[in-house]
Amino acid sequence: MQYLKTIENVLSDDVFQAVNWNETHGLNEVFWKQQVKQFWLPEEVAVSKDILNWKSFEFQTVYMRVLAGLTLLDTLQTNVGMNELARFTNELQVKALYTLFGAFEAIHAKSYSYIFTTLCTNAQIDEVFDWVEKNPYLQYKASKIEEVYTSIKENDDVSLWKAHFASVMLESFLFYSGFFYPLYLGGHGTMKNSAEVISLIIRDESTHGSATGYNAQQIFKTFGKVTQDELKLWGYELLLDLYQNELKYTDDLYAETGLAGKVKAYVRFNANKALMNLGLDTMFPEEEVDPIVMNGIRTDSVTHDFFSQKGNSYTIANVQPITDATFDFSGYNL
Ligand code: MN3
Ligand code: MN3
Repeated sequence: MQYLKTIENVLSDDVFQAVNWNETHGLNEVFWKQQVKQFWLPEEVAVSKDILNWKSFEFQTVYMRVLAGLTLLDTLQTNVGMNELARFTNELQVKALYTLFGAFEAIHAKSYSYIFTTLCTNAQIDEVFDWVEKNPYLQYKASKIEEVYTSIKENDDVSLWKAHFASVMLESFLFYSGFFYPLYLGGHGTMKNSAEVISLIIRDESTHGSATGYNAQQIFKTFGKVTQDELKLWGYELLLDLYQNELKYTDDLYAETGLAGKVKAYVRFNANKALMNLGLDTMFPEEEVDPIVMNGIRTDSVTHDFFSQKGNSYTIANVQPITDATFDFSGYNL
């Protein structure tokens, strides 16, 4: 190849900038610290204690499909989502934050395999990964989100905002049709240790949805009213399209459990949360969500000792769980 730069012309045009964390850029350092504080690995959770429970569990296939669907979404978020957001965001601290988030997505994707390897046979595992490639609703939602991620254009805040919107849809909304089942079962005393892995993933997604939503709002503020209205319309249309697909996915996935209705209520609750992360009006009326599942996501109020089954290092590393106060930014100068 022909190198264009020489020592004589290297300072003449585009100069490389180093990320400077001494300057504050909104809340991104707060999100960084929160994510680092939450560091965890699936191997620290004693999933093997679920083996006995698993052997007599009636809906093994449903459970595995739920986790395999989540694996696909976390794989997409690792390989495309956070990479594309980091690549096209110009702000260096935000790039670093998304890269850090991306590493956690890889941990999430791997943690489902850790559960599979601990509980299931190789034949079962091969079968469920095959199912992932054949389920049209799962493939549809992945392709829909991927399309927005790969449509970001250089120095184009509209397409960058759309990708942020899609990312929040994935992390604060679409994951929850899957998260429902382990939370529901764990809350009823079934597969409790696997549910703890899912709780740790949800704690990360809560940070990611807040951070990505926050940065989306910073971009959105810079647009004029006409562009804002167009983007809102685009966003609500995408959400509705994904929601329709999610209803079919839920019916398909949960058919034999009789839980589809409860899952859908939880999905709507989280669709509203995703919109709130983005600073947009909610679209579904308030309704009751299964209290066991709601208890599972309020990580500050779980009744069992959250870290009791993990190594001592985690008691130290995980300084505090997420509470509403974590996201009270009133003290910050934005
Ligand atoms: Mn994830
Ligand atoms: Mn995430």
